Amino acid sequence: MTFAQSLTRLPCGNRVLDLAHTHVMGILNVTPDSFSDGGRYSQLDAALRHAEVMVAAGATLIDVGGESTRPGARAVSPLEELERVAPIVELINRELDVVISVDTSTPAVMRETARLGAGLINDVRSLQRDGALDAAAATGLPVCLMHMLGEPGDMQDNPHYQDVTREVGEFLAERMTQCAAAGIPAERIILDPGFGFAKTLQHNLSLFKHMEALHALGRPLLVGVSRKSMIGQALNRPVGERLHGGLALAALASLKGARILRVHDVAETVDVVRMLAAVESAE
Ligand code: PT1
Repeated sequence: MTFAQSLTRLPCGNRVLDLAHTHVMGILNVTPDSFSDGGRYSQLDAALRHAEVMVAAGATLIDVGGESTRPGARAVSPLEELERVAPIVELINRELDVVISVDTSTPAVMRETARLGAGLINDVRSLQRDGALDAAAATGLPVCLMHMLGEPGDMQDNPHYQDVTREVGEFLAERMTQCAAAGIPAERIILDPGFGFAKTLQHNLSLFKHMEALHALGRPLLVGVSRKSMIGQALNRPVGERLHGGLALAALASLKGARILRVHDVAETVDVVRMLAAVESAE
């Protein structure tokens, strides 16, 4: 291993990510669909097959989420969330070679999924729930801290900033300080600007444009914009027609130094990342 690699390798439980290059994180939602209740086994089986397809397409992380955090989404109970997420984490860990990220704010879900093979805690609430800092610290896993104000249910009610990029940076710096105090060192932290969380279209675009400023915090950046309303609003597209806008943002985020891209469309995004790498490695 070279010196540069030793600076960018991030241990994620039983696997390691080399953050010298951009990784694609595939989104796996395990929120129940009340219209197609095919029973527990077939849901689990369908989730595993979806994860398998994303890994075959080049995803090096799978983000498993049991709580919707879209604008206006309602909260779920910790037990309900654990019952959705734990079986799929266990199954993916057994069947696939991939880092399992768990999209959760719930301390019990952090502790239990870490035991079952999760490699990364992805918390849109930046470990602000009671007990979350201690739970995340106890797992020893890396943590993705994301910027959001309020809760998904009310975050889009008139968000306001003087300077969105500066305020997002200040928020993330403060959460890193809280993490350090709880025993989560900076080396274990990934940062996320939180596109679509408590931000207007103009906030999202400005934050995206000035994303490089967040490199001053010294940690790898994760970006999640796949199919989000910022694309819909900028291009006037419904959710099913946001792929090309999302790929443009994926390329731009990667050029701006983002190290993990959280996406639905893994194969397409992997092509974007590989194409950029091919040009980057030319003479
Ligand atoms: C994200 C993210 C996430 N996004 C991380 N985790 C979601 N680390 C869930 C819309 O405006 O960006 N980073 N987990 C999904 N959340 C949203 C938010 C989905 C906004 C859609 C919108 O359409």
